[in-house]
Amino acid sequence: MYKILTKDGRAKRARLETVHGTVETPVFMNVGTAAAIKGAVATSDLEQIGTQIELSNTYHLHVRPGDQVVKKLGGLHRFMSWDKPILTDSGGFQVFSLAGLRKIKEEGVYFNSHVDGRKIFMGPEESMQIQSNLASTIAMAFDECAPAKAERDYIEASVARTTRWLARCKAEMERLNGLPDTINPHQLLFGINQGAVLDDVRIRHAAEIAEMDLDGYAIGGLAVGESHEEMYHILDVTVPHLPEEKPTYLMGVGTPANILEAVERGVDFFDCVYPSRNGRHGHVYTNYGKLNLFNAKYELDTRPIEEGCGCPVCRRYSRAYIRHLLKAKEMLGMRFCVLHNLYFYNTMMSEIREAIENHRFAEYKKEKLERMEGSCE
Ligand code: PRF
Ligand code: ZN
Repeated sequence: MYKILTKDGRAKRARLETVHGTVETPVFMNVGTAAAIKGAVATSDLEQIGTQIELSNTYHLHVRPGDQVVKKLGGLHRFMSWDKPILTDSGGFQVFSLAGLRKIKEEGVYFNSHVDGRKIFMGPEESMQIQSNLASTIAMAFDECAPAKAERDYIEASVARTTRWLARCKAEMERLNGLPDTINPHQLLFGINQGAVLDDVRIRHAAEIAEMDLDGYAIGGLAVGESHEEMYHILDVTVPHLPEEKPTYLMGVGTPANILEAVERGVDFFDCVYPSRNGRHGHVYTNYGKLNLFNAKYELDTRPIEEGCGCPVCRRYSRAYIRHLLKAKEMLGMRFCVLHNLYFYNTMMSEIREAIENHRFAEYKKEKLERMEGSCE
């Protein structure tokens, strides 16, 4: 059940109730592609930093350890020891970005595993079956994320196929949810809007999938090389054609500034590798911009990453110590930076929720961006 609690302009403050508990939106989903948050962050850590929902990947878990293995172990929740909601991406995007040689056909995609090169086929039915075995809370439809630079003809044909795939995903998910040995028979299905940066294709596709009565709607195919302005423009034209009374998810986005701009345009679910990827490189977010803790100027700096930050790292450790750990290539240095960054993102989302509740989102956004000088990525 999804319920809008408050609106402030187009920004939505909503709540999604699932069999694995409640998600308060706008929300950031912490990325644990292969059932692990990169940077040695455990699910027990996620609880400490205000995380509501975790994201994993169909493609990676199918390749290793195998979705049948995860099913035998009771599903992804039990496997990772995480009882809150989990969203699984469908494999569509990862197949296109990771796998080697691939062939796209009406039935699905033939490709080679990035782990051992073995031949794999994945189509809408296979993706739903794998996600059902993983037993995530929310499954994503199997889509094609066409390259941003593709020709109009290619994009139109690809989007039409993605719509046909979506109908097959829905039918297969309904069948799987009705089987007696399905671990999560209440698995939700989100559809994915595509269409690159072509307004008319985006709008037509949004209207088509809006009619299919899915549990939520994602916007894919953005943050793949187009400019920020193009991305915001596509959100401006597309979001109004997706059902407002359903969750809206912008896939793989983004910087704090991208998230603020998208919330303003009605998006309420996000995921991104930036906080963990940046953390692994010693780049940490603060309200005054990003710091590179490798910098020599932190050698004797006894302050925490950010004064006043309530994260488990800032409450105890100094910039000088974390810099030393990073320079000495101690895993702990990366881990500390990732923990702080995830806390920063999750805390920003809770500030966003509060701002919308108080009908001061526009002011909050302006203040936050000014303070960060738009320099965060
Ligand atoms: N499709 C899927 N997953 C995704 C994307 C997409 O287009 C993107 C694009 N930013 C990120 N993750 N299935
Ligand atoms: Zn901190």
